[in-house]
Amino acid sequence: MRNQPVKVLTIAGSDSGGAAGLQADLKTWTILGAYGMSVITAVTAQNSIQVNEIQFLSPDFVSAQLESVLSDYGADAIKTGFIGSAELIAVISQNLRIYKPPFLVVDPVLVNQHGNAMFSQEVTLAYRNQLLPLADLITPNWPEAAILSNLPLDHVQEQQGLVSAVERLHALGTPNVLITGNTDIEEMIDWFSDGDQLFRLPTPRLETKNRHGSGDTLSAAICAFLAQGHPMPDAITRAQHFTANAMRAAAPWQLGHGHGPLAHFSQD
Ligand code: PXL
Repeated sequence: MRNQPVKVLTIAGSDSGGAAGLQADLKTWTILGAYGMSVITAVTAQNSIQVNEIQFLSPDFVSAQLESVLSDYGADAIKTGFIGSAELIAVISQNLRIYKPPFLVVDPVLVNQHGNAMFSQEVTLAYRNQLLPLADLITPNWPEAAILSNLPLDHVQEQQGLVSAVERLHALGTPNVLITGNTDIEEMIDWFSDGDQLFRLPTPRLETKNRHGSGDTLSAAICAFLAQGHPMPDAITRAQHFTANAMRAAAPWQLGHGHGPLAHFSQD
């Protein structure tokens, strides 16, 4: 059968403001020509300023969504975003062990926009023990890499600490690690490790307050490019380019009163 789109699934939270979460993933996938599906873990009441309320869906209902989608459509690649509960991580990993997607990208959502931990240690342990061993790639930002590797953030931000953190993350069972969003004066630097080598992947640093959902967009784009057959390093650099374009185009936007979204549909 020709001309079939790849099928990609996000297991994530809803952002009522449409900037982050499953909305960022689905927008990204539509632009990239992938067929997007969403299993919702939680619904947030949020805008560009703050997250006001969160309602989690029950583990049984999340499991029912996963079974519904995966027993019929299946998925060429899956990404996880906001989960925020050890019980949900347990049912998600059970389903992923049964349905075994060709690619699993885990974007661990553990800190808020200020870099502070949002959830209990139980959630971190569930990520470590149940989800990371199934992942083909994990995409923590720096504070999340520190939490998951159980190392102090200031240590992880030094070269030796970065190497130790990456080694610890691989030891949890994930073959590829992308640590995202360190800022230099002129560049945003992501670090990618395939277990053999550590690659420094810079993108131009943009002066903008509209970057809400940029991490979700990056990991969603990687997920789509992997499903479309691109090798891992190529999928990552393409996704960096896609995200930078979307952020550059949104820089003049003033859609809300706080940190605004990306312009997913503006690509060069
Ligand atoms: O950007 C991380 C993220 C993921 N998912 C949801 C979110 C956020 C951050 O606000 O609200 C639902």
